[in-house]
Amino acid sequence: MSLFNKKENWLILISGDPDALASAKALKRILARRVNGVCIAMINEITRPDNLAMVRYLQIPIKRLTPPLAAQYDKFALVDSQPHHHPSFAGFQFSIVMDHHPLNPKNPVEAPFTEIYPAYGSNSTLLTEFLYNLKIKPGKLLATALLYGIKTDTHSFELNFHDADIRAFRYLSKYADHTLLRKITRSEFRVEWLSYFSYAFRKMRLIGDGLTVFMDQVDSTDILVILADFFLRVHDVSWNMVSGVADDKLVIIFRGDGIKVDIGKLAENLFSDLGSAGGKKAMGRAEIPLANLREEHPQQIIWERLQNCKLALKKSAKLLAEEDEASEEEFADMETKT
Ligand SMILES: [Mn+2]
Repeated sequence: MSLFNKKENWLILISGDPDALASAKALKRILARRVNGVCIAMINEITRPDNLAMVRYLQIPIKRLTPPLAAQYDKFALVDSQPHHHPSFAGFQFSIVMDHHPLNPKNPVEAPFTEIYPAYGSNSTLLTEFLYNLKIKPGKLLATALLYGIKTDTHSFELNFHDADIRAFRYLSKYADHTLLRKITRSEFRVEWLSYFSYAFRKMRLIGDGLTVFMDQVDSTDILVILADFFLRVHDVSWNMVSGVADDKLVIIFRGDGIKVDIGKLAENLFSDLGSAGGKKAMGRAEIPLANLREEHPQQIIWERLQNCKLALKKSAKLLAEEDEASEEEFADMETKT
């Protein structure tokens, strides 16, 4: 509190993701009547539709960080990051740093006020505790933002969470607007992506419990990732491969449920001789320069490799050897299956 006075303007810096946005909104609330003015500035452009929905529905005013903007402020705060995390933070003398990322002894954080709790799953949890201890009851939009921050950073309590995250989540639930939260979490797609979906639905092929689609030329390989994640949500599809060409490269995105097939090994077995290929148990990626395909059509290459898929699947260690003849047949006539 001794850092705040009514004469100064504060700028809160973030790298724009939900946890950072919520933390900034909470710190802005804490500073609100204690300083002259507060603004939130981010170092990146927000493009994910769920994050755009968060900013819009929860009314989080943000600006892009530029030197002329920064020049208008007296004091600087950083939330959900440490100064060494990004070159854009490097030139600032921060008065407040509040974060939950691991501490790096090579880059100690020096500021008049630092609060860093690496054990916490989200920075929103830390800010919720500050609001609580300052007896500031979060308004509906702020509570929803913090709830979403916790939900995102803990992957809905699937990983890296602390008891404090659960306590904060329960506390915020009382004040949050769950209809708004649902609207944000369901804002997964952009309208300009829908034509890709339509194309994918027409061209997809089923191979046993797998699915593959070649998307031809795409503007950005991001759409391949979005489609692959989408197909994972179909009950009967346990793995998929979505491929396309961008920047003279054939890019193949692999997704699986991580149960029967080791997807990273599958990617490696299928394509590592042509380019980079690999991944983890449930996700993989291959990138092949078109030059390496020597005149052969990318779709043709993928198709040939898939004929050997069963072999590749067998080689990947975690792979279930489902030897039943039914699936043999499925591979044999996959060409006719769509
Ligand atoms: Mn975070």
